[in-house]
Amino acid sequence: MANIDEGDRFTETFEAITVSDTDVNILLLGETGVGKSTFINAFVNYLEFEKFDIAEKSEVRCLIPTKFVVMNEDFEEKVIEIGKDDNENNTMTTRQARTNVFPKNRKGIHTIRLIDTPGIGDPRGIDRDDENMENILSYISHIENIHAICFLLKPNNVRLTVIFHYCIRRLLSRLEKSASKNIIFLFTNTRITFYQPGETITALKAILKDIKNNPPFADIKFGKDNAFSLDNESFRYLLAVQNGVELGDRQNFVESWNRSAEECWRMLYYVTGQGNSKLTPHKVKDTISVNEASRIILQLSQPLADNADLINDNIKSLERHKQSLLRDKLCIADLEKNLYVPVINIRCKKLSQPITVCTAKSCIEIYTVNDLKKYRYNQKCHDPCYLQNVLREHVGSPELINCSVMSNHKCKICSCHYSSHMHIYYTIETYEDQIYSEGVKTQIKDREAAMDITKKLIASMESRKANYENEMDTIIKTMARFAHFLQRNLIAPYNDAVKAYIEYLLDR
Ligand SMILES: Nc1nc2c(ncn2[C@@H]2O[C@H](COP(=O)(O)OP(=O)(O)OP(=O)(O)O)[C@@H](O)[C@H]2O)c(=O)[nH]1
Ligand SMILES: [Mg+2]
Ligand SMILES: [Zn+2]
Ligand SMILES: [Zn+2]
Ligand SMILES: [Zn+2]
Repeated sequence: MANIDEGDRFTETFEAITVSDTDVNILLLGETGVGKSTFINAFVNYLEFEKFDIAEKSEVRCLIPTKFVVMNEDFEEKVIEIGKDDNENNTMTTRQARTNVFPKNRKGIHTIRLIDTPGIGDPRGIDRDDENMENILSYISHIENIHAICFLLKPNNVRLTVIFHYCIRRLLSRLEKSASKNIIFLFTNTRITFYQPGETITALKAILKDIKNNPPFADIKFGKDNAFSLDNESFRYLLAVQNGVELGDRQNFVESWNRSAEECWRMLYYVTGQGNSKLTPHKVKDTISVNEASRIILQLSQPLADNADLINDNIKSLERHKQSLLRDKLCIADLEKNLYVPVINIRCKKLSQPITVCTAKSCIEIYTVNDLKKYRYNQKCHDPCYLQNVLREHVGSPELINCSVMSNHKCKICSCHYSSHMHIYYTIETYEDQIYSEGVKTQIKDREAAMDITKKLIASMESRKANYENEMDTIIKTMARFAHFLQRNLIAPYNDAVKAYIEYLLDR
């Protein structure tokens, strides 16, 4: 009787993952119910028993709890249930990413890690998908090397487009685009299509073309070499038989098993380079450094935009003040009052702990400084917020879903969506200052002297303005280079945010 085999499978803590050259790490991704967990279960048996008749006489192993219904020879439904586990809920869907390790001392491969993940296309909706994908991405960020990113697909799948596209987008938004070289395809449930991918091919090719034609122009290969077809029902069959259920059609399963086992080895050879090609493992750490750079860039964009705002305000107020000084018929008393340089300044207060604030129109407070409209984030929804890893000063950072004031993605305090919220590490307040030059007043003896001083003041304001404009120019160029970097390295949903900032700056 088959049992959960604890001896061969263990869930590693991140610290324990030491990767050697002969290790193989494979990330499994795909729609919910496509058969990721079942594949892991069957895979270990295919490697152990390459032929069905050997497997039949041995005890098949079951690493991940499973439950399914089969029809016996008398058309009675029989429930096969093996194992129980917190990570597989009642309906046997996987809840969290988890590594399954097979120590394997054969054919030059030591350890194979298959990373099971929760399926995408969660019936509970796109929000749940975002959450699952975020968890998967943060899970893999702890793994040094990924040899293959394996997309599991069913043949003749019409829903493929949306889900697959979404997965790839999210994946490439986090991993560097070179990860696309490590993508392979595995078709499950293919007995009915005679082990062919069927209609799925057309949809898949169209998506890959679309990905290639859009930034960051990732070229994902799809061909005989990196696509594998199998059917794991023979594994289900053996589990059922070994659990005392009589099933017919043995011959079908023999072929299915032998073919699937062959495909698994072909896949391993493709990944490890024992065939003709070899995949260079994707160094997640390298990717992370590109990501780190991107994170820093994104964190800089808000302060840069704030700075640009400030400069802009100053340019405007200098211009306005100059006009007022040039007005005719100013009496000496008026001139005297206005002989200063206006400076818009900000008070910046660094916070010891970040605050979750709301940036929605309905939640910000507008105030005026020197006729300029300014706003501040008065809606402090979580102060302080202890969440870590939230992108600083970035509206709608996905990690904010986990802020304790959020429930179902909505803020319990201000009732806006989480995506209008932001983690701030500093607060700023704008105010107006006036710089007077010393001794000016005593020099004003008559109208002529006053005009002379005014001229000098205007000249100094002009040069101040030129400096501001220079600085603004540098900021815009910097922003453009940042955006270019992000565009080259990531298909980031964040790109849009940075692009928006730049457009806003250029607008002004
Ligand atoms: N006939 C057949 N059934 C399969 C195959 N692979 C999986 N199944 C069945 O499909 C159902 C879903 O399989 P799972 O392995 O739980 O799917 P999953 O991808 O892990 O799903 P999530 O954990 O929800 O993402 C189960 O009833 C499996 O027994 C296959 O190749 N052929
Ligand atoms: Mg699963
Ligand atoms: Zn919080
Ligand atoms: Zn709020
Ligand atoms: Zn709000």
